Amino acid sequence: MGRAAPPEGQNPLPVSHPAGEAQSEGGGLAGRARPSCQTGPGRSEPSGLGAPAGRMEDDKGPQYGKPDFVLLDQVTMEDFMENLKLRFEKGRIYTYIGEVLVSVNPYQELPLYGPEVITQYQGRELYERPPHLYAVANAAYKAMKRRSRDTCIVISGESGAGKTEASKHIMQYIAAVTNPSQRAEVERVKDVLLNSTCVLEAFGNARTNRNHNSSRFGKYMDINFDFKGDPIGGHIHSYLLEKSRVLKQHVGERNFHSFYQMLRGSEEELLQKLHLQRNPAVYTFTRQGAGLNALDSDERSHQAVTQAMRVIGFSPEEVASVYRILAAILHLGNIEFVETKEEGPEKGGLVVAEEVLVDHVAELTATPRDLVLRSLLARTVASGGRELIEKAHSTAEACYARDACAKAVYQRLFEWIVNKINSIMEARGRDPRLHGKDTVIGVLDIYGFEVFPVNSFEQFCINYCNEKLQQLFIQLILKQEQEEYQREGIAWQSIDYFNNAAIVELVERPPRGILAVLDEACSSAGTITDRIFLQTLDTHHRHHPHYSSRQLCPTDKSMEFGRDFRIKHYAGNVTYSVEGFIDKNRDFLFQDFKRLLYNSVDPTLRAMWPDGQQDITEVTKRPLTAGTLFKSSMVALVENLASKEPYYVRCIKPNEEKVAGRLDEGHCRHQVAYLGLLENVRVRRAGFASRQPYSRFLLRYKMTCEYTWPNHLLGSDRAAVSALLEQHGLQGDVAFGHSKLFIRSPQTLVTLEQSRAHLIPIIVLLLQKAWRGTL
Ligand code: AOV
Ligand code: MG
Repeated sequence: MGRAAPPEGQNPLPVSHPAGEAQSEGGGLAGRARPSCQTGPGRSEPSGLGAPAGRMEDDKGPQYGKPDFVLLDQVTMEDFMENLKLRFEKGRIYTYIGEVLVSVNPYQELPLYGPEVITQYQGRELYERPPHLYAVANAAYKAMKRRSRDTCIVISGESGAGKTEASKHIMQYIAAVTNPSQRAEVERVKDVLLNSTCVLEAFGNARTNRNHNSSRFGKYMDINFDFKGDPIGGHIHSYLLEKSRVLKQHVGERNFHSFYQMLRGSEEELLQKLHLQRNPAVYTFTRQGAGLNALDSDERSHQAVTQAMRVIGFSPEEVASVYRILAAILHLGNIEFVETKEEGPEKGGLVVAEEVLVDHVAELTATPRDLVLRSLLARTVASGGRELIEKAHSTAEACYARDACAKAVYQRLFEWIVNKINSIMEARGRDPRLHGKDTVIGVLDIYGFEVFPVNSFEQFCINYCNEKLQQLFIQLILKQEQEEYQREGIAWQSIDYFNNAAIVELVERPPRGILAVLDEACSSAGTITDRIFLQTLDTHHRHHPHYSSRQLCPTDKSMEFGRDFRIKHYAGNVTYSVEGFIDKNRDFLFQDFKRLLYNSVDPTLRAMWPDGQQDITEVTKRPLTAGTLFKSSMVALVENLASKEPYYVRCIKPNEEKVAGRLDEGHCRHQVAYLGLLENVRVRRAGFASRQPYSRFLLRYKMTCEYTWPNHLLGSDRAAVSALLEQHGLQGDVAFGHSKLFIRSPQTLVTLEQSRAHLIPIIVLLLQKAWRGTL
């Protein structure tokens, strides 16, 4: 022993750290780091952050704040915010609460990432290096590899807080530290994993007013590892794509990136084949963004996405189909209907205004033109017995059917892409009997809590999802602590949490939960309107502390009569407009379209519509509603996460304006409150701020006690630790577990660290003299 100490000893600043492990905040992190991803998403607006790029070596003193909130002198909001702000201003966007990582979006590129930084975190303990996503990824990876534990990393925070970026850094870390022997199959899986992000973002992300690259779907990705710890497969679960965006976007927002990328980035020749014009303002579905239709980055992204699809293993025919389908959706969106005065033949006088658009849709979907036209203007219904008749649409019905078709085609395209990636990532040619069971790391990056001026069914689902995840966080953080104390035979003190169970129940618990009431409204063959649905909610939840509406609070002018209800979410109040709730939940598409697309000559498109095989007379069973499907997928997700060892990243959005380096205190305070971060710190401290195996504790502090330095003769490590603590007079602040020492107050660690830091230069000097033979 002894030789490991010198490098740190040269830096005698007292380091306070909860775990008391080799903490070298900064550790030359950014000093050697080069920004590896020049094309990353960070915005290069003038920085308010104090840390000049590439200079974080001297990251140790109190001027950089505490690297772990557990070390705060007092757990108050003021102290928490002061530390958060101090660190943020110095470019320290990451801080721990024990093993939970708090991350603040810097809105600019910081020199915190890349291969050289990854090397510094590889194989280290969580506390050895400054707080970082890489450290969390490494901890999850180590638990998976050494202890064969399935782990998951749950990234949460509101829209724009940095979840997706965090998930990408985690993936990059895992890709970088695995497969040292360069096995071809593993490299292939890694390529697919990394490239899938780019493709899914193109098709599933969009510019919203809260985030320019907002995830409009939830993503949970499992990575499977073999016994060597190398990725050999993966699986992506996607959750509820916000498909209504295909039709409509709020002012300042855009449709999914994929449309603009195709228009901006495709070669002229392809555009001609697709009968498209380059300008997104030509298309109903892409022109609502009010001046933000196209972005400079679209062109570049188009090349990147096309390339990524190739790398993943999409065939050229499949890629061509994808673009044809996107183009067909744009043409479909421009189709208008007019009622002709003449006594129309069988179509009740309804015609398509621009028939050439029907030609385009038919050509691009490889379906017969007359069938496309018929599906747009009428539907087949089974009358009386089994006789089929054609019933003409009214203009409103035709518009509804067209829109439903456009949304559904996009959704199926997205799902097809996800399934395609999954089929390519499936662990190939493995025999579990020979290779043992795979272990898994799951990464969850889902849409964050969001509030817009008008919130609809999608926001309702997204926010419900965030409630579920918050509930899981509460349970796991408490559960984990409890289990650890029990295992080690330590008494547990409970801490009060805000429990959001009542809100989750309000949404999901049958028979009166909002989703159940909505399903009931949907099953009533069109007689129940959104307004009646709202009235039913009012009746059921009149006294619910988290529910209100204008009917129930007539003086509250921020809600409209007969239109709005409000949920008091854990993260704040959100007013939802019930308009469209029933429709979106029912998610109905006429069978005519399904059959039409199933009969496409294009095998890719056809594969997306297996349910088109059914005859209308067979389609009797009511399909599950969107809300019910979402609820089941959330329940399954939570069960899955709960079965794994969780690691948490809690992201904070520093300001609403997406400005680099500015931390708006009020805004952050709110997030700290609703994410339950203060309670998290309290639990951690109440609690013991730190725990560590006796052997590791000794390794770090044995030089501070004559009985333990250089080696102890006390029979057990536990006895040695006890002697050491007694010498420092610290024995009252600890509890002795079966295998670990639990330290209650961070001050104990500070004292030990100071003592250690004081001694190390002396020891170094002695050792140097010994080596030179002058002692
Ligand atoms: P989100 O995933 O949490 O929102 P993102 O990860 O998309 O948020 O982050 C939003 C934007 O913030 C990114 O596009 C970047 O410009 C910037 N950003 C985030 N993290 C970093 C970082 N570590 N370094 C530099 N810039 C960053 V949502 O998907 O809307 O819930 O639904
Ligand atoms: Mg996101």
